[in-house]
Amino acid sequence: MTDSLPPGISRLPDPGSFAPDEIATPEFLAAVLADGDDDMAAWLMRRALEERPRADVYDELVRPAMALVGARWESGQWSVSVEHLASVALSGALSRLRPKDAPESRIGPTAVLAAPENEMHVAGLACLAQVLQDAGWHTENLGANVPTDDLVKFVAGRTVDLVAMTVGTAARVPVLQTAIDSLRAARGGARPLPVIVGGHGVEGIEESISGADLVSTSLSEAERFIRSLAAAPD
Ligand code: B12
Repeated sequence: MTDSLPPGISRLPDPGSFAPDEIATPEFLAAVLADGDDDMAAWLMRRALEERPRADVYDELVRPAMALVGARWESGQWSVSVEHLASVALSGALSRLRPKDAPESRIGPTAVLAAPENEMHVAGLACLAQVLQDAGWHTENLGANVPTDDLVKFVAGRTVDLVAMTVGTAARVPVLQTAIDSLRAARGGARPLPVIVGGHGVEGIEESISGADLVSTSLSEAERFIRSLAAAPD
């Protein structure tokens, strides 16, 4: 197996309790990210991507790995700096795993991705962008802290087929709701614009959010929704 190790790595760290055939576990990925090792993290994630769909890998491996980082940060086991290091390493690893540019993504439907005002959690958007790209979508990821009025203007000024938003904390749900309502109001009587929202902040309070076509913490669900749009007649 050593010939499939990433460049510069001659042996894997002791996998401890990990089953030999399941190296890419949330626990191991969390440790690698907390070391700031984006090379190794990308390698682990790529291994998982060889076995499972991208949405599944991000839902079942990456999200729980970062939840472990969060739990250790919250408990004081890992410092804020380590948590930041893990976030930056995740972003580096994800950028290496971007789907290859397919020609159809240049002409495919366009999705605008954004985190609403004051929302800084954006890893979920990077993951969702890749799931959309795999499905042939062109993505415009506006990232963190997008003011509502600006988002509405941005979307109104171009051809957009889907808006996706994320929140990391429940505290940001009211501003998320305002963004959904504003996008809907700006559209008026025109063909409704699909809006999907998710992220850690919606967990357990999905029912309280109105006006979105999907409220979920699952990229597998997002992928099903996206594919249903492609199948729906105009
Ligand atoms: C990294 C991190 C940060 C980083 C974010 C950096 C960045 N560039 O993204 C920074 C340091 C900025 C940060 C700040 C804060 N954070 Co923080 N953060 C985290 C942490 C550890 C990991 C988040 C992450 O990257 N996850 C990985 C991604 C892939 O997971 P995800 O976002 O959940 O996305 C998945 C799904 O939700 C879904 N998804 C995501 N978006 C969407 C969208 C759609 C449409 C769909 C369908 C699905 C979907 O797909 C992804 C794959 O499954 C979490 C811990 C945790 N349990 O999540 C805490 C956490 C979210 N943060 C928390 C808190 C409290 C904060 C702060 C308030 C801390 C503070 N006192 O300053 C601030 C708030 C900042 C702000 N204004 O937004 C709490 C939230 C608690 C709560 N219940 O509300 C958590 C849970 C940590 C904890 N255990 O206390 N944080």
